[in-house]
Amino acid sequence: MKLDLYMKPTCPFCHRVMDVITEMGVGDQITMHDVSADPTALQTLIEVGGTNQVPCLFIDGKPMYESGDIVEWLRANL
Ligand SMILES: N[C@@H](CCC(=O)N[C@@H](CS)C(=O)NCC(=O)O)C(=O)O
Repeated sequence: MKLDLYMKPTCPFCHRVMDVITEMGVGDQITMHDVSADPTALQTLIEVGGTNQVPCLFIDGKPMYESGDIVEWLRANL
């Protein structure tokens, strides 16, 4: 399974997700993309997800928005 987290370091909702990733010790399973520093990642997020909102977790290329949903998915699947 390929997991990509689109995030911004200044976003508190992203930190909520990243804190759970750290707590679970699963950071090595998820590739981080900082959309504030990577224009290509921002373009991918907008083109595939349909909006620039972060955090967004791509699960095998399928976007999941909403930090609460992402945390719930991480806890249930990793
Ligand atoms: N309800 C969303 C809120 C996410 C949110 O508001 N993210 C902000 C950054 S903190 C965002 O991406 N806003 C759009 C923008 O910055 O252009 C969640 O919990 O994930």
